[in-house]
Amino acid sequence: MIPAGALSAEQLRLVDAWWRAANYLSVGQIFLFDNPLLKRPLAAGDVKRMLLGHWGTTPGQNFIYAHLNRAIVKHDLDMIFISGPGHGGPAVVANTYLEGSYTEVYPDITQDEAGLRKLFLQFSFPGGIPSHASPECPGSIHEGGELGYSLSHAFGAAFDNPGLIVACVVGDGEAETGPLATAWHSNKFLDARTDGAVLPILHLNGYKIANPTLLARISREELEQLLRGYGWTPYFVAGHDPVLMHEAMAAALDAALAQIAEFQRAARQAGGTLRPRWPMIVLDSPKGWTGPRSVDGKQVEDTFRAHQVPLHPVAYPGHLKLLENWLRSYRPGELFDAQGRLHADIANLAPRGARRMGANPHANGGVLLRDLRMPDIRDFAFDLTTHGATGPGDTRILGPFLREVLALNEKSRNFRVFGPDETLSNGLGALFETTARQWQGEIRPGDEFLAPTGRVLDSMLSEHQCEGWLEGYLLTGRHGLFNCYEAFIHIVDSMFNQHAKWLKVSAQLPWRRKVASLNYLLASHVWRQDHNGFSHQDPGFIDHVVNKKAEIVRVYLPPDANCLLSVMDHCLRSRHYVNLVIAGKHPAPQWLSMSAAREHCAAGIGVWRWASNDQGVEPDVVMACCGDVPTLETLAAVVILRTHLPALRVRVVNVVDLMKLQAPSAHPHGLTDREFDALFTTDRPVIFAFHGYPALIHRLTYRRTNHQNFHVRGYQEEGTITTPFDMTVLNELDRFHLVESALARLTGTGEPEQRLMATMREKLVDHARYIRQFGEDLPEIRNWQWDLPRASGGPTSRTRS
Ligand SMILES: Cc1ncc(C[n+]2csc(CCOP(=O)(O)OP(=O)(O)O)c2C)c(N)n1
Repeated sequence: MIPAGALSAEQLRLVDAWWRAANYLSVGQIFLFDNPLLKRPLAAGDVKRMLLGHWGTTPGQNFIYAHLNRAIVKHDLDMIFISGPGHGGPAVVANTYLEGSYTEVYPDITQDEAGLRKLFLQFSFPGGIPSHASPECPGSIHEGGELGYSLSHAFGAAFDNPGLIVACVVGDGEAETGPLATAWHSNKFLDARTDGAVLPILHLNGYKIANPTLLARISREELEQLLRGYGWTPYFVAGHDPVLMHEAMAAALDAALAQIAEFQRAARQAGGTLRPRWPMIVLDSPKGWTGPRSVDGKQVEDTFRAHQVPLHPVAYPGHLKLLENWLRSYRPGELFDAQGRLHADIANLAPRGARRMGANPHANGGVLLRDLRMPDIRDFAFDLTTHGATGPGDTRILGPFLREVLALNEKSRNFRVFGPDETLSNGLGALFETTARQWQGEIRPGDEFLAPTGRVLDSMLSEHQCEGWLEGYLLTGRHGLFNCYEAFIHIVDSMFNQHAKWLKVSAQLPWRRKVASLNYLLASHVWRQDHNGFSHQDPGFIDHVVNKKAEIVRVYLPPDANCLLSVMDHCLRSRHYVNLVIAGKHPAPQWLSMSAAREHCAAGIGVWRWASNDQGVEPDVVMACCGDVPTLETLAAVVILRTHLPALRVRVVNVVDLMKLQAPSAHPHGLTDREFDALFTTDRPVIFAFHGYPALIHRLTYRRTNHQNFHVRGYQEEGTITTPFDMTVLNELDRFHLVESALARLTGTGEPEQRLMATMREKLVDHARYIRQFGEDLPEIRNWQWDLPRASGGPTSRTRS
């Protein structure tokens, strides 16, 4: 049990005064257009005409913030606040205003009557601030509009921040979401020696928008068992009487913080290895606490009706008096002086300087961000002896490079690799030569690469946690990479959306510093799901990503390992983007030397002259490709075309940076029309082999001069367990279909072209027959080599580029 008497009478008075002040400012933000100190009776004109916001969660969060302030001062804590039910924006704005951090960031919102008026007016008002805890709010790394990610963000912030405590309010409705329900398990990954702590505060206010919450309608015993089962030690603070609740909360908080300190001491000084059963708090308080008890005969406080705006004075004039009574119930005259300044004794409850949660640098991670120490990619290059030489798998060449990034930054502990149990499968096994998977669960003989501390977090099968942890890690000023199967990255579509929105908005706030980019490495991609089949085939994340603001998103499809190294080197140095990188892990042909790869990746797109024979003339056809498998099939098609039709002028264009295709007005990477036309011509057929869904290429190029001659092949939602080459055949992306496609668009075709067309038909029949008989691809496919007949007029393949 928690000892009583944690607060002196004076402390209790001050905590309660702070809470009342924050509640007053919250109600003011939701309702008031003018008359911020109620110096005159509230009039209809003092109330905003459009009332938007969420009251229900707000008083509980104000209560928590007030108590955390007391604890920060008492224990000199380095703490940040995450508002899971971030729709309670008035709470975080009110508290940061009271502690002064808000005014430091927005000097216009002064700590006086004029500032109060602006503070109230701007909330949920055109030209003002959103109703949620948003990037605009100092101290926040979490928007909370889309519920479910608070605890994952909290853990991401705590990793490698041994001095930090992340207080994380979790809504009881939010706790019903899939991501949050699994996030409780994050405690199995936190190393008490080298990481900080997370203090979850489950806000059991009983209701969502219109329903009770599940956790509030099971017995206390069942809830306690659930939380203990997740490995937590819950402290319950339950009731509604403010005085009793202040006492209980202060005692619970002190007990929880003491336990955190003891766990950390045991691990750091005594070398304890037991996984701590970290403390958490369950705050069981009424929804809409201290708000109107009932309105128009219906109970509001402690019901779902308290969720949003409980009064509507414009529509119901009788509500005006209720609002005034509500505001006056906080006794603003005792809290603010005549100029609208918070009384000094109450203001003193706030911590000082960067200890204030609104001014904590961890919540403006760019301030703390340091460049990574980067190895030289040339030391990891694939040594290209001939175009088309077989490499071991592109991510397998990237692995040692990433291993070195981890090693070089081991001391600064600011780079981690995340993945849902797939790091080995994605070809990044080299990482485990120098680090381990961080894991606080039991380790048994026979387990691989598990250790209490390590730079890789990939032992939880939860894409949500990987994404949430990484976001929290990045937003607090560190670097990272998320490796994932291509098809299943869709699981975090929505989380990506929210992060991209965060980046867009925060980039426009001068006081927020840029953070490191969120880097996705999608290996195990659509074209090579040989043993998984249709369920694992989906390249649609690219389409999803390009919907977001062009300043934020970048999409790279390196055709080989040296290009992958060059792209990843660039991504890890970049800031404030989402970089999507798609690469293969299976043995595959290599095309470019390191120096050629760097040049190609710097340009993002280019003609591969060594594969083309249009030197000095306009080509008859442009064979374009984007992605490793489409590049292979395109080059194989080029060999066929140039072998059988030596007079045909073929140009090969490879795209690494997908956004080069878009107009510069649409994306900062976009080629000018002149550059685009120089590559793709203004009137020749372009056979474009694409990694993803074909429609995307049309979408990106529809304004280009030659768009009508673009014929795109890509994934057509055809797939199963079959041979690698058959996957391309099923989707008509294979070399034979590409040749057919080119032939169909050539002008002035004659007998050689018709013969070749027939040959392609036969090849496809042979292929189908062979794989059904032998269960593998034709020898000419398996053993294919890039090799052009000298007579075809181009440079031979046996030269380095
Ligand atoms: C993923 C998601 N689904 C639905 C919503 C819509 N929504 C906003 S608030 C809310 C209820 C939240 O309840 P809870 O987490 O308990 O917060 P509180 O009661 O403190 O407001 C819902 C369903 C949302 N914001 N996010």
